[in-house]
Amino acid sequence: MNIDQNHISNFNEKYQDEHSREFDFISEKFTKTGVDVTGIIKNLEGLQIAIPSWALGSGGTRFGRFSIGGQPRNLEEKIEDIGLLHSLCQMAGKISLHIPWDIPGNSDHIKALAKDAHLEIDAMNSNTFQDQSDQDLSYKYGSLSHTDVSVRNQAIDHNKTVIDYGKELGSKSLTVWLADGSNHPGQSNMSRALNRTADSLAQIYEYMPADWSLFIEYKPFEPYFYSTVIPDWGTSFLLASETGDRAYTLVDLGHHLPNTNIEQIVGNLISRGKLGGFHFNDSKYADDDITVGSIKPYQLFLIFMEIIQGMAASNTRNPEISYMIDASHNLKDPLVDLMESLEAIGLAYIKASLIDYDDLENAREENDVSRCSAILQNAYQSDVRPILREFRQQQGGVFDPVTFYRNMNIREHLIQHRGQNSIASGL
Ligand code: PSV
Ligand code: MN
Repeated sequence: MNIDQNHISNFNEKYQDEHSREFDFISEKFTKTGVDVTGIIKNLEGLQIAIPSWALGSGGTRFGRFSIGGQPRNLEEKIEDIGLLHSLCQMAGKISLHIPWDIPGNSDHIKALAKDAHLEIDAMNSNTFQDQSDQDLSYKYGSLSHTDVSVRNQAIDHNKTVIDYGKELGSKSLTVWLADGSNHPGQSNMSRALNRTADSLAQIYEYMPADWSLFIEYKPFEPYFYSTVIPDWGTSFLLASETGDRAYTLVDLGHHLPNTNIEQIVGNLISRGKLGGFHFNDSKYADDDITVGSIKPYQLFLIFMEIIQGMAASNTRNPEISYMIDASHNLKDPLVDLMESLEAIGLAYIKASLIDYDDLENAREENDVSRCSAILQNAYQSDVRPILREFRQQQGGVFDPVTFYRNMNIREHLIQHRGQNSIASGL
């Protein structure tokens, strides 16, 4: 659904006076202390978060799925939804495809649609965690790590096919999330499974074009509950290091055991130039896939602190990080959930940008622990929403995307157009 720019201007106009007062207040406050607020707004332009093609429908659990009307029925409509999201929020300028959920029938057509919607094609995602109806061999006992070389070859070939689709679309990376693992102690020779995986990844890497990157995702449990072949960042880092210079670790926020210090993992990976990708979501217990920033916004802020600090280091070898939202929208309207997630990411990024890193480093050197905390709190406790609104407005977006979306009855419009019972492909 295309939004007329006049609707956006009329909507924004209502908020303009109040916004100007709020923005001037925070902008003056931080400018006085030497913060480059204009620079932060400029940097937000580069913070583009990929939306996965599977995030536009309602998600579910193994117990069921509650539907929402107006779900996109094909890749074209998914691009339309992400284009809408991007035009309102100005932070969702990328789409990430999952194969085979979203096979681009005609790549030129898909590329043209994405371009019209101002979207880049981000990482391609392979899927060897489900059996497809046209598949010869089953992944029940694994894919890239399988004991049988024919199953491994089938999984490797699938990844090569995904790379081929990505090449046609102009993507530059492949994300491999390997679900392989075991449910019972003794079921798997874990070190052999790891070796077989390294060998499979090497073949996939070899097939990738020279300007592509490989992102290796990890997860401690689920769908297998005793062991997974790539359970943690250490194993991913090890595989990425062995596979090659353009192989990196991908951190998904939900893929950690409770209380893991994720920001430390992020900082350490960046220091070694090995943080390639990032999947945002939030969780209370495990891979809950709920709205970004809804449970642990402080953790998100600390993660951005590590990213900004690490990427600014003069000796950084880390490439630009590829960001994606990987959540499941089980109860809320997916588009609203994504707007809230983008808001949380933007706010955490701005707050982390307000930190005076020189001052923080001095306080650390002097072991002035309470000053370190005070510097963080000064940034974290500030209401930076006016800065994010200012960014959106400058880019042609909307002050308050969720209210605009509701006022314009966009979901109702989508239901009218696509029907109450349309189903989006994905999990
Ligand atoms: C697995 O839990 C995961 O995080 C991977 O990134 C998959 O591609 C995605 O979720 C599937 O929903
Ligand atoms: Mn993920």
